[in-house]
Amino acid sequence: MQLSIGKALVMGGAVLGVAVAAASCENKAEQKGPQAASGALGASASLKQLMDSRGLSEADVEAAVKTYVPGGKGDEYMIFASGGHSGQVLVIGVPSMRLLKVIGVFSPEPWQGYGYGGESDKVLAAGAQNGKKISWADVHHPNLSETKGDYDGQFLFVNDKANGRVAVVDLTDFVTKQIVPNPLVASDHGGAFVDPNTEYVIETSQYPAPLGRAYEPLSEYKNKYRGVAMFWKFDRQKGRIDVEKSFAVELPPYTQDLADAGKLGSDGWAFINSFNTEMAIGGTLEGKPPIESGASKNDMDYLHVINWKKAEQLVKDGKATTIKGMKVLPLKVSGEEGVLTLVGEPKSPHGCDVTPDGTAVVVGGKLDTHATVYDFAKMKALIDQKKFEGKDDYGVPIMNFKEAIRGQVEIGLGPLHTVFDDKGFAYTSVFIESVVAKWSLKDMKTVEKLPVHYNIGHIMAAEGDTVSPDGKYVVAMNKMSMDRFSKVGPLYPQNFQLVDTTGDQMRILIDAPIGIGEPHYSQMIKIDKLKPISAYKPGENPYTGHVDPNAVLKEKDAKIVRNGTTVDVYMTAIRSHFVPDQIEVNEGDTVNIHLTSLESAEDQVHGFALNMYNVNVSLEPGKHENISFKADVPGVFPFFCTEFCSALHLEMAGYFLVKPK
Ligand code: RUQ
Ligand code: CUA
Repeated sequence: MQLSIGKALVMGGAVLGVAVAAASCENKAEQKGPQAASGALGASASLKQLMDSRGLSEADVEAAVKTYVPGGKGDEYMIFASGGHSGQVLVIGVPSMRLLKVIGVFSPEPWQGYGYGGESDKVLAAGAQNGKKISWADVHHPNLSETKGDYDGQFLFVNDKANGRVAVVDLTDFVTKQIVPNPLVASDHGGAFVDPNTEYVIETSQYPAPLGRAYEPLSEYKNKYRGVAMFWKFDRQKGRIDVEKSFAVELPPYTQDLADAGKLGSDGWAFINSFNTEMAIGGTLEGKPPIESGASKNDMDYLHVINWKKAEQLVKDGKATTIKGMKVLPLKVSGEEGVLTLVGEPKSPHGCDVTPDGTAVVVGGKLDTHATVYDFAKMKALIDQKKFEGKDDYGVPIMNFKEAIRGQVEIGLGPLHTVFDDKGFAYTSVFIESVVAKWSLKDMKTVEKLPVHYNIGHIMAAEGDTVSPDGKYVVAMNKMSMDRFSKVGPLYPQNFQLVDTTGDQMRILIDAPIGIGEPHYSQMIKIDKLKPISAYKPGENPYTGHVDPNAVLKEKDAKIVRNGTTVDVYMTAIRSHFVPDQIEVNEGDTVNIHLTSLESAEDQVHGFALNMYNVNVSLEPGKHENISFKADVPGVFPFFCTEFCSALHLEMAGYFLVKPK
């Protein structure tokens, strides 16, 4: 629907009524009934003035009306976006594109008190690799938990490409509950993807290296370097990955890239594209071609087709070996048993997206102009009949490309990722051309191209990875923003553009600058599927889900207990004081502060900051925190509440004293 202010001026009309109310804050009565028309007419003159003075077109005003969400009204959808190398996850409302929260995941986050002395330190510490604490990540692909192929709003999983890790965020409180380091890989990329019932969280490696990360010279690349597909078992009851019940499938060193899980008819299968079957390893100083050209020689790379249900069975049957405590199904077994099959993919593929009906997998080609649509039924038949055109050097069977595909769609220069709507259309991000290409799954033809700004990487659609996408919105996640925003120095924000897909033509509604990291993928879920809590149970430890054994549920139970050089402080916080508020210890003492918020009212948050000791926790209503540190610096350290919780917030303070030896 294109809003014409000129026409509406003549007609009055409800459409203009809405536009006017939104843009100029006219009173509500004017939006309804016959009165509205004349009211709108009167106001439209001022709207016209406003538009002129601000240099806005009719299209601008229509876009504003479509995205404006008044205070007190919620958004329709929520986006969970990767925070890229910020190591966080961004929560953004749609259609407003307002940033609602930045969830601390792999990096400490001070506002949430994530990683500053409290219980969350354990979550971050569990993410250590090779015994090294890691405080950042390159978050790539957030995936929401699914039930029967539909987002269920319970959990979010994200991967850390840089350090080969996967995290679990609980969506009842939007808190990261677990970080699992992969002991096998040096980096990952194809994750975190879930199967339609979230039995497994899938994480596949990126840059090949010896499994378990032992040293092997690069001359051993072909023999000793490998990729891997991890299947992390998810225990929904506990809300945690069960490392013991997880397994890996060894892969050839082809630089696996994106992955996706099958759904409906293709449930039980996983697909991974790859981009360096040349096994190029660079050597630029030695005069050899860089990896980028070495890896671009072959016309075809390989789509990996994995029968994970079969892999699971073979692991149960004892066919796996163990590397660094992880069960790994060897490449030889996978090739022989039909767990792993390959099929060609044109020119440096990227993206790997299963269609909502589960019948096809779409792969883009960074140096190609097509998206290739692989037909699952055809591939399954070839695998069942063992009809292959050969094997690779690792004994993995290869299907014939032409026999495995449904067809190829002419897209444009540099197609990457593909998402889907409810009307049988697919939307592919086209990096080099900077467009979103809309194409018909049925006709396999591009029907429209929308320029976006600029160099789109990922693309995402409302409920887009489910068996029943909503349509309505697509978000272009652009890598560059050049002239889109006010300048903020040479490091520019990335640009999310909300695209309206309801009309005959796609339309950009709003640009949203993302000034944190380089986001990769994201997912968009209908708001009403999320059921977040507004308070914890009194004394609840968010990381156990239970009332903490050290919780102090009444102010009168607050106390300080000394035991040799250990001091346990049982502490409460409520508007606007801490009990106790004077703590004195001796230099060298171990201090454990057990701190419970006695608040139960919604949005009544306190914080506890102990300066110089790097202690800073957030106390949402009911929450219990356990803080531990060594009092190794003598002196006087005022502590205080960090949230403006009441008129006497500044008075919510106390003293921590450390007596010198
Ligand atoms: S990547 S811009 Cu990590 Cu998902 Cu394609
Ligand atoms: Cu409690 Cu400020």
